[in-house]
Amino acid sequence: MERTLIIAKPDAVQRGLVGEIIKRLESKGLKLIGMKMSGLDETVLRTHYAEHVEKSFYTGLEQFMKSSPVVLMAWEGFECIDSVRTIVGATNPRQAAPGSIRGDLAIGVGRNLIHASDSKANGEREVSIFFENKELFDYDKSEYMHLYEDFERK
Ligand code: IDP
Ligand code: MG
Repeated sequence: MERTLIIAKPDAVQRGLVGEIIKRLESKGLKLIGMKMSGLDETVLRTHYAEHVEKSFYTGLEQFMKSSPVVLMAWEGFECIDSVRTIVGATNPRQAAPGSIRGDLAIGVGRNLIHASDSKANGEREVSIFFENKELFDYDKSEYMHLYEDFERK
C-alpha cells in the first residue's frame, strides 16, 4: 500500500482545522499509521522542500512553516497518493475544487493548510524524514473488508 506524508501546516493549527483534516482522511477510509506535533526547523524544511529551495517563494514558505507547530501524519491506503491529493485540492486554494480541503477552507496559496506527498517515491521519502520506524504502526483495520476488494488489500 502507498504511504503519504500529511502536514497540517501552522495555519491549520492556528485556525483549529486539524480535526477537520483528520476527519476527511479518516472518512475516506485511510489508515493513520503515525502522528505527532512538532516545530519544524530550517534544516528539516530544506530537506523536505528540496525541490523548492531555489524558488522565489521559498523564504516566505520557510518562515511560515516555522511560525508555529505543525501536526505530522503518515497515512496508508491503496493508491492513496492520488486520492489524497484530490481530497487536498490544487495548490492554489482559489482554484481548488469545491469539496476539497483547500477549496472549501483556504484562500491564499501560501496559507493552504496542508501538505500531501505528490508521488509514491516522495511519500516514502517524506515519511522517513519525519518518522522513525518505531513511530509508525502496523495494525489490522477491521473495516478493510468493507473498503477494499482482495487484490487492493495486498
Ligand atoms: P503542493 O503543496 O500542492 O504540493 P508545491 O508546488 O509543492 O505545492 O509547493 C509547496 C508549497 O509552497 C505550497 O503548498 C504552498 O504553500 C507554497 N507555494 C507554492 N507556490 C507558491 C507561490 O507561488 N507563492 C507562495 N507560496 C507558494
Ligand atoms: Mg508539493
